[in-house]
Amino acid sequence: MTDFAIRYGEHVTRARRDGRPVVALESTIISHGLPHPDNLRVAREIEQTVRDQGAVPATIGMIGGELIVGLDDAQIEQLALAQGVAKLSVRDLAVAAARRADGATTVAATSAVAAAAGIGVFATGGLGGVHREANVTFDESADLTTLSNTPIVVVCAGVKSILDVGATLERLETLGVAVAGYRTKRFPGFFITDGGFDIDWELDSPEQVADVIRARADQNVGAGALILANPLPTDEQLDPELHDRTLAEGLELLARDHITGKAVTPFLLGHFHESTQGQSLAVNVRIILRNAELAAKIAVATAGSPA
Ligand code: PSU
Ligand code: MN
Repeated sequence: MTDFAIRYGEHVTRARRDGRPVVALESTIISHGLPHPDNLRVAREIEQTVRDQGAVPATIGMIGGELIVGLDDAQIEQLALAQGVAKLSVRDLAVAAARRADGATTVAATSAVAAAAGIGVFATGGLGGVHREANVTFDESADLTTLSNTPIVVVCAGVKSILDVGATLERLETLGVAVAGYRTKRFPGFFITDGGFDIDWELDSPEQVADVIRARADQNVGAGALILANPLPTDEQLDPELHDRTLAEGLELLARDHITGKAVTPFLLGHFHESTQGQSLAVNVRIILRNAELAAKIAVATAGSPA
């Protein structure tokens, strides 16, 4: 390695050269958000979903200190199967590179790297946000502050219901991050269709989202992201009663085992997947695939205009 600049996978280099639509994908979902062995299968399905819509997937992560936009299949497999892959937020990127680490990028790091690479659309499951009891722990995801100065569209199913959803929406407002529902004005709660809060804006088609991207570039005012909240249909959500029960248990375990910091999100997701006998996992996978499909449609509708 001669320097630490961003590397591009071959498929992404070709796509950039030919002006084809590209969708950024994160790797923390793969190494910390989903259990083995489903994580590898799902990572591949996400990429295929993007391709099926005529766009090119660019899964972002770090291999041996190289920050890569467009991991190849063997690299994705490495992040899915290796033990001890680091969870990288933006602040970790340079340190991890110097340490020649393998790392998975969070929503924050993936957004920042994607924007630096000129990619305007990113699909994930659910954003990080303000944790419950953040008034004591100060645990607020760097996803929020990073999105305040990163011009990208993040297609997600809202924020994980394990968070304080209301506080997260307040912080997004403060931080200048735009929020719109896809065909809804209710903010989704990840596993559940309705997270309990209204949002101001609704966008109804990939073309309308592409117009937002164009308007932002034309106006050249403000630098924040657009969060496009894409809820699951109600008949596909996790049963809300099962959800509430599992969440209450998970929060108790968290307190009992004194789990804090960046271990909180993977712990709670793992608890959901174990104690719902895979139901939450199936829902999580549906969320990601639906978001990847919508993000690809937006990238296709946007192709040719600046991010
Ligand atoms: N949403 C998911 N699964 C995940 C995450 C989000 O469905 O694994 C990851 C994302 O990478 C997000 C991170 O950026 O969790 C947030 O972690 P924290 O709360 O520690 O910032
Ligand atoms: Mn945190």
